[in-house]
Amino acid sequence: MAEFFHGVDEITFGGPESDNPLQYRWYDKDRVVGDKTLAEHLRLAVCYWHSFNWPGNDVFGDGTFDRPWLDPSLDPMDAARMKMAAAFEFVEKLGVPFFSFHDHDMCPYGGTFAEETAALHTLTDEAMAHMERTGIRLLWGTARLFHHPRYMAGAATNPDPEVFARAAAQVANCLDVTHRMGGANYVLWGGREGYETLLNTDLPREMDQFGRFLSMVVEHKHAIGFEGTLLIEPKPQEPTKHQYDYDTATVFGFLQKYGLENEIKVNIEVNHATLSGHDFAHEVAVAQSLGIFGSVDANRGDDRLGWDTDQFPNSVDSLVPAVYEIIRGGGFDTGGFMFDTKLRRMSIDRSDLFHGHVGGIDTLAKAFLVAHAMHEDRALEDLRDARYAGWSDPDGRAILAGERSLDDLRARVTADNLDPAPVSGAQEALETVVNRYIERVR
Ligand code: XLS
Ligand code: NI
Ligand code: NI
Repeated sequence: MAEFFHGVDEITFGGPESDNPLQYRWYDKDRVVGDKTLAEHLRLAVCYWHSFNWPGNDVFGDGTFDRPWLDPSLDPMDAARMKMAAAFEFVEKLGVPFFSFHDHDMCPYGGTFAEETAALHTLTDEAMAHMERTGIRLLWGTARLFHHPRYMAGAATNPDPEVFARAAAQVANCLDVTHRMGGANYVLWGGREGYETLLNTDLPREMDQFGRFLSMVVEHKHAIGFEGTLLIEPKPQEPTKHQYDYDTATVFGFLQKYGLENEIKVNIEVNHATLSGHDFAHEVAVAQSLGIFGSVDANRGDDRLGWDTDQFPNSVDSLVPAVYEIIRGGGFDTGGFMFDTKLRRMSIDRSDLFHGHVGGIDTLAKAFLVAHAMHEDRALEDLRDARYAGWSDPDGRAILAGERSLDDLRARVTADNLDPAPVSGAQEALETVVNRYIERVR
């Protein structure tokens, strides 16, 4: 296809003083920060679905976007190729290293399952040619197990085992092509794995189905030799009223129950974290502490809307605490920041897709620089360490080592009349430290 985003050239780095909205002010991809470049730290990815496969429709109206490949009168494979060319043109001009996709973002529906499988492999070959030509890599693949009407009552948690089988076949295919493309991860977002009402739902049975499904995914991963990470993406609700993968802690309990906690990690989406009533930073910290932090879907919600608005990140202040937790935990391994973001329905110019991503990437890059500087300087760590210092003393260590009972501690408190004085948590002082870093970092 001819150049689609013809008004926009490659996005370059202009520095913080640049007034050009289509230049990076903070994302200098080759800038070395600590032991790696910014590109290596952030591992940015663009998503195929919201950016190229969504016409801009909502429940009240049709698509508003200029996405010629979504014209239903086109031959589906020609349309898929047009879409693919536009997607790679966009990612290449944006200058980020990764993309992510669902099987049916790339591959049209139609024909028998065998025909869909063949089409998926054909388009995979063509995607791999684009990847080879541009150097763009795959952060993760995933199967669309929620779109087709057959999945209306769930995929793995469907009451009908034939729907389960169809979903299993789809995931086997999608894992295979993700593996062929050298994907760094494979994601399972719960889709419609949840329920609308308990009046018609056998909850424990559905959980067992889901557990078995995930075990089969793990078995297939090992059978084909896929070395990427399997990730579950928690979300509390939408599309179902109650999603089984509610949040990170819920997912961990589920993984433990089915013996999968060493096989599957989490892909934390910012807007899903806030929908579940948590801060993004909380979800990251919980995942780190449980050893299941994997990757991030970077976006943001709206404080007053109770659904997944998938807006582009635009607030350094709100991202710093979470990015700080990611850095404290050692950063990404196979994961990255994937832009699971969509334009507002009125943003209909081709350049709007660049504005959304450039602004979002700069927001993340600045948040990273701030958090990294705070971490290097131990701006928060010294106070935190001091708060917990007593736990390194012999008495503190003995408690945690299981060498003290309630009775022992009662005896000690009685003998010494222990009555420790409260110590300030200094929250306001620390918040000011963070703000100073945000102001000063360059
Ligand atoms: C939906 C999810 C979805 C996953 C991929 O809310 O965020 O986009 O990331 O299936
Ligand atoms: Ni997501
Ligand atoms: Ni989402």
